[in-house]
Amino acid sequence: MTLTRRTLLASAMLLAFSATTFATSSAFAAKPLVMGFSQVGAESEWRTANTVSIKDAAKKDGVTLKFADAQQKQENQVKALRSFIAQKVDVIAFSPVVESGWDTVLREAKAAKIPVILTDRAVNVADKSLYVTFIGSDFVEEGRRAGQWLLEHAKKTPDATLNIVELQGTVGSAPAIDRKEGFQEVIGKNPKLKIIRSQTGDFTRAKGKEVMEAFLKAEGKKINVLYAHNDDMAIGAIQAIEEAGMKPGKDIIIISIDGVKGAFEAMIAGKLNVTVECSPLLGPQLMSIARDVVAGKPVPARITTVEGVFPAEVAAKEFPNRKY
Ligand code: GYE
Repeated sequence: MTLTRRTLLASAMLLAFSATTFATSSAFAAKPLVMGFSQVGAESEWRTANTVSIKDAAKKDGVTLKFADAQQKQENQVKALRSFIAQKVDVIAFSPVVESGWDTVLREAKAAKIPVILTDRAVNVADKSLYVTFIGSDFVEEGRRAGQWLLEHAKKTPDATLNIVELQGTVGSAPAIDRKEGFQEVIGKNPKLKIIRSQTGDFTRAKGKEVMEAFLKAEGKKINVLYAHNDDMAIGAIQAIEEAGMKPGKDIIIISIDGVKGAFEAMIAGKLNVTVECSPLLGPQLMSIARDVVAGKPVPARITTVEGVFPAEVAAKEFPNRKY
């Protein structure tokens, strides 16, 4: 008797369950896509805008986003990726803080049949099948554009040697490696352009200021140009230059990358000479590519963001159009 009742109850539950399943699937034709996203951190204005873009696009697109902030630490990102794998998300996207050291965890994702999309920064792995695509900027080209601006600027004083100090991004990160390389490639054409100091400022304002203070202490008025791998470090350095009694943008020419609003404000104030654009607004593209990937549609292996260069002369006019 008990057994029969139990069986009956079980079948009733099963029926109820399938009815619910059916109701759910007919009401929402597609089940929401679940994405695990591991973000680098919150180190810069760029990053904040990137996070907002991703969260907003997920919401708009009906994507369930599991978002993890790695606070600029690779070990936190590896942990986040492993937790996404354990949760069996539909797709993993991440912006890798540094380029190397991803083989093992990416192999784990592949074994679990979870596709991986890289956004913003690249990884250095031998097996390219460990991720489906990479959406982001061409950082080498950004470095070249920064160098090109300086080559042109140097034409105004053809006999002068220009001593450059460089604030690098996070050690081992794709943008730091590539922006250095692209810049060096172009300024190498003019032997009067010399990098006299180069150190990391970890992409933050605080570090940018601190390292610029050290550069000023060591080299003082010898410094003619600052090349910062992002706007935040340039903005931190501007403070250091002012505190040292010099005029940023005049006594020291300043070139940086990103094109965030803070950089436009600094250009309008005459304290920054040029910013090379790097767009953080990757969210909408990421969501649409993720849908294609999960649906098994072919996607390009590399999707490059389209960007420009903004010298101080156009800053006031461009400012109202800036979205980040
Ligand atoms: O330039 C910098 C941020 O990876 C492109 O990271 C990104 C860089 C960006 O912290 O501001």
